[in-house]
Amino acid sequence: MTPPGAILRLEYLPVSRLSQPAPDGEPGALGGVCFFHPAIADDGAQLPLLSVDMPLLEGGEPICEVWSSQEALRSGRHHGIRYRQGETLLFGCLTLDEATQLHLRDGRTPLQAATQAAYEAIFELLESLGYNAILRFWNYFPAINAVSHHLERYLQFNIGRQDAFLSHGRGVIGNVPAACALGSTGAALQIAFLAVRAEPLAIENPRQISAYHYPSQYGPRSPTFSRASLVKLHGRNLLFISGTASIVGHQTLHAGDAQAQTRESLHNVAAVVAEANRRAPGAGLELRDLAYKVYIRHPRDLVSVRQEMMKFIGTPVSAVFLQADICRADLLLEIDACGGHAISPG
Ligand code: 3EB
Repeated sequence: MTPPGAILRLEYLPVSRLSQPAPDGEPGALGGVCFFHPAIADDGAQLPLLSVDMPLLEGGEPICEVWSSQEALRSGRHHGIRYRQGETLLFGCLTLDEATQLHLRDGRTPLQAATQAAYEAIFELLESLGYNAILRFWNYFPAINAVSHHLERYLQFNIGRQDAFLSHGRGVIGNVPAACALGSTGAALQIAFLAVRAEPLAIENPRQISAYHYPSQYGPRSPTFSRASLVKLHGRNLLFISGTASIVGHQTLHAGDAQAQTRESLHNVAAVVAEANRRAPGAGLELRDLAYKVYIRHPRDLVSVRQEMMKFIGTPVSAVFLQADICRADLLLEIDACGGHAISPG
């Protein structure tokens, strides 16, 4: 499954082309995220593969985003987390049922408590294994825009996430990981993460207020993520851009216009890439070399979003299009991007 030679490689594979993971001690797949609708059970798998219930907009077979490495790898488990690690990199994932958090009497909502428990378990694992930094979190949970317990669920998630950072003595501004948070069609909170034994740089977007400084109109606690993580491994600059939307300053622009939101989001991605190149002179990161994952709220917007992307970036673009709810009700799409590592066409 893995062409040799790269510290980190990203591949998009149809489920039928997933191979068995290599034995411990060999290079190969670290893990990844598969997008199905409806999702399949994934807990028995050897490899830490998260099975997320999220429809692919272009049809076809369910697809897996698989990270692999030339490092000698081994697998493990910690609480509900499945992970696979090498000397430098660790990929992990977990699925947590909110219902198991019911009957709390401490004022926390089930989603808030599940989020906090998940992040605390992840931090515990990474501290015990000596992976000081997290490059990227992928967060998926159902009904992200729904209100329960008098609070939108994305805002409940933000409280639980921030409390976990604080309880582990981690800062919640400045040097925080890149992330995305999307509404799935599934039933549980699902988190995947990529951690590293290195010192990544957190990158911000000059066009946007840092998310951790969003004003309180967006919720009682600011979201804890940076606009991108940049890390140099084996002489290569790897860039992990957070979910990027049509937000300038802290405000959503172009409500109701998917085409304009796509352009604005891509201007933001371009600004983050420029900032990364400024912080790492010689990195030479370019929009056309990145791998994109595009989350679109309404399937009817697929054609215009894809067209705008091609226009902005040029062709061919490596992009996967998924149907998901975005964390603000007025956002119609969000764009993930990463690059600098090896990318195999799916
Ligand atoms: C935004 O820029 C859009 O809460 O982890 C983007 C990336 C967004 C990550 C997160 C949220 C998150 O605020 C939403």
